[in-house]
Amino acid sequence: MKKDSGIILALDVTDKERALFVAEAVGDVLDAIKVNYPLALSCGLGIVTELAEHIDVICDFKVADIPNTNRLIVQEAFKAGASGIIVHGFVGHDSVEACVEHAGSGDVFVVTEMSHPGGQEFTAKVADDLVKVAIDAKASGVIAPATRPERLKYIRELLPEEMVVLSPGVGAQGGKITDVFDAGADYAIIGRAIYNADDPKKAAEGFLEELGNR
Ligand code: NUP
Repeated sequence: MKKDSGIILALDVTDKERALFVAEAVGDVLDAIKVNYPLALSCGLGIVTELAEHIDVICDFKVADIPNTNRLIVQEAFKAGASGIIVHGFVGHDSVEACVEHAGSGDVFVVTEMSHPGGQEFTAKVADDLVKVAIDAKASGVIAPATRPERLKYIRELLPEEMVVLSPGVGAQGGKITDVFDAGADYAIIGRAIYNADDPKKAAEGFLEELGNR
C-alpha cells in the first residue's frame, strides 16, 4: 500500500452509485479504500474488484473463525482484488497464521483495542496479547484506536518498526487526525467525516490541511 496522504477511506455506504461517486471524488487524496460489510453485503464482492482497478482495497471483514474458514474468507477477498484484509486476533495464533499464510504477498492487519467505547470492555484488556498474536503471525500491522491516542501510542511502541498501524476513529468517533500521527500511526482510517460530507473531496483535503498546519 502506498504511503502518501496517510488517509484510508472507510467506504461504509450501501448505495453503489454513491460509493463510486465518493471513491472517484476523493480517490486522488487517498492511499487506499477500506471496504466493510455494509458495502460488500449491499453490492457484492464485485465492488472490491471494481474499486481495486483504481486504488488499493482493504477488506475489513474482521475475520474471526477457525483456521480453515479464515483461509477460505481470505482467499475469496484476495481473489476479488483486495490487497489487504483486517482480521481479529482473539481467535488465536493458528487462525491468524492461516490468514497470513493464505494472504500471500497481501497485507493482513490484526485488530487490537477497538475504537468505540465498548472497545474498553474486552479488547483493551487483552490488547498486549492481541499485539503479540500479530507479531508472532508476521502480520503486516495492526488496527489501533484514534479515539484513545495514549493507547494508540502504547500499542505502536509494542510493535517492531516495520509493522504498520492503521487507526480508525477520526472524525465521527471524536478522534483527531493530528493525534493519530503524533501517536505514531502510519495511516488514519476515516469514514463518515468524508463520505457523509456535502463535498467529500473538500472534507478529505481539510484533514490534510489540518496535518499541514500542525
Ligand atoms: O476498532 C475499530 N474501529 C473502527 O471504527 C476497528 C475498525 N475496523 N473500525 C472501522 O473503521 C469501522 O467499522 C468503520 O468501517 C471505520 C470507521 O468509520 P467512521 O467512524 O470514521 O465512520
